Amino acid sequence: MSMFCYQCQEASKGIACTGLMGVCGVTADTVHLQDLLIHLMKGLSYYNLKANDVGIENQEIDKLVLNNLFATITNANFDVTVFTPRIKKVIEWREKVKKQALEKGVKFDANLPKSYSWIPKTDSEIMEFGESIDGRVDAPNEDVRSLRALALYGIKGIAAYAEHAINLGSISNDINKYCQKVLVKMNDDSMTLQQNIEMVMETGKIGVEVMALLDGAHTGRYGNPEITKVNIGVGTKPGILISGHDLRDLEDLLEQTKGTGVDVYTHSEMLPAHYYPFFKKYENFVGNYGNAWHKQKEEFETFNGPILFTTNCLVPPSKTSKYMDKVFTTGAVGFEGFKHIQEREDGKGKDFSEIIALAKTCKSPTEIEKGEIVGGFAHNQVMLLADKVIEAVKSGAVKKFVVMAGCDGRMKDRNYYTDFAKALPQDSIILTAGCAKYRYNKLELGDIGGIPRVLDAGQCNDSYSLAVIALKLKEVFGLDDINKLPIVYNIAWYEQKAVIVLLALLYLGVKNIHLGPTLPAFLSPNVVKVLVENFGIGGISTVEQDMEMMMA
Ligand code: FSO
Ligand code: SF4
Repeated sequence: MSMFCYQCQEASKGIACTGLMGVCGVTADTVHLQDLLIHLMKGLSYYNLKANDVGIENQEIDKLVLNNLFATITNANFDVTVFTPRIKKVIEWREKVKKQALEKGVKFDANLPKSYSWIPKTDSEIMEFGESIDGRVDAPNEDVRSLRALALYGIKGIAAYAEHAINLGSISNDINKYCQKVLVKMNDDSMTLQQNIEMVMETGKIGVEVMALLDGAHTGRYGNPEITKVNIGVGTKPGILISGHDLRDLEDLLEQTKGTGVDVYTHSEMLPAHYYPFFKKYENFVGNYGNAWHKQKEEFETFNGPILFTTNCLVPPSKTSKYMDKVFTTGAVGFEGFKHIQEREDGKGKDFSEIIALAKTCKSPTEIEKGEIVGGFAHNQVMLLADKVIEAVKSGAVKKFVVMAGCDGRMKDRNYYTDFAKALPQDSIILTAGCAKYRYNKLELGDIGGIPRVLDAGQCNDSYSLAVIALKLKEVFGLDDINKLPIVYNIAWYEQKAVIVLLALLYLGVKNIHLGPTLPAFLSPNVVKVLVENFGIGGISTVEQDMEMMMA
């Protein structure tokens, strides 16, 4: 049966993916089950929060909710077979926690949605219910629907970042519970429009908190990112290509590959791992292979060795892809036919031995480019250069900082970002984070007095670093408003992690963000109006027009 999905920037015709397959390659059946999973987690969250009020805590539920939210993000999990067991687990925990709460005398509200007590008898009943759910977020009107979508997609992003932090031992109860509170609010039709707007703003606040938590987890374990030249060529040994955002998975892989004669390369969003001091001790951690996620089909063919996905963005392979039997997934990611590496047991690493054994039988990667790229400009490193930066601004050598963070994507009109970077005046510096960087991080843009004109802070979650830098510069320049800094924002979005990055920036008071290549399909005209009137949010037009406006 036909699906409806509009959660990412590539929603068909800028409206929604309908029919039997989305633009990203996800099938309607998978989308139906993902919709049902989200739907049923509202009931689980309701009973769990009630139980929490009387001191009942089941950490398994918190982790389950995060991981399920993460698994429904664009390009994360395409595997239709994993969602029915996930749905059953949600129902199982819902009934368990409901019973625990009842035993403690908890009273539940009257007239709860039927789905809060729904128990399927067969798998086909599960699919039937999934098919009956409209992929549009439930709501009494279009504006509430739009605000609920912003909050729901925001907590999906939060869940992804929270899970990476948990993998490194950093847990925030408040963040976990916040995701559940939003899920419950998705069913609260008594909330006014204003209360829904407040929910979206609070989601932004939690977005800042989760990115700070993850930043602390990364830097606490791996040190502060520092200026680093990353090799983009290849060596002569066989390699494993690791993609996604999970640094704990990378750590396990490097530990298990050292001394084996197998090299490790990063792809797409894993590139910034090279900036952390901790990973520099691994001699077999040789470089970055390729570009942003959407180039993977070509690049995996020439890599020759196995590939490990730790998160999205995964692109379904073609039937003729030669790398089919070399791809492994782990964590929230999945694709039918790809081998899935199981979770780590407490105190141990994940077991990557099968990937390493396969790598040893493969040819070394085919060279597709050579040279180096420079990165590592997260907040600590930039602040170490603060004197230089301030001097450059005061002397007029640097007139503007242009935040070009976010995501890359396959649509042709994203060439805009390469053209925009090329057209920027020589006295401007690009601050970047996320896979959006691949649109300009290999251009020869030069430097200003030794400061490179593209400063890469890291992954999309490291957009937090860019906010910290802006807040510190505001302090240094003695300004009372972050918007008085010579910084403009031209951000590219793609999936739901970018939604939380955007909401976090809005919460921090950043105004006049340009968001492209198109505005989200799930924003109603009135919600767009609120964003324009209160935050000055705008889209993009042509490079010439935008350049004139932003550089004015
Ligand atoms: Fe990119 Fe994909 Fe990091 Fe996203 S690889 S698009 S926003 O998953 O998470 O920037
Ligand atoms: Fe379409 Fe994006 Fe949904 Fe995929 S995630 S089905 S591309 S809207």
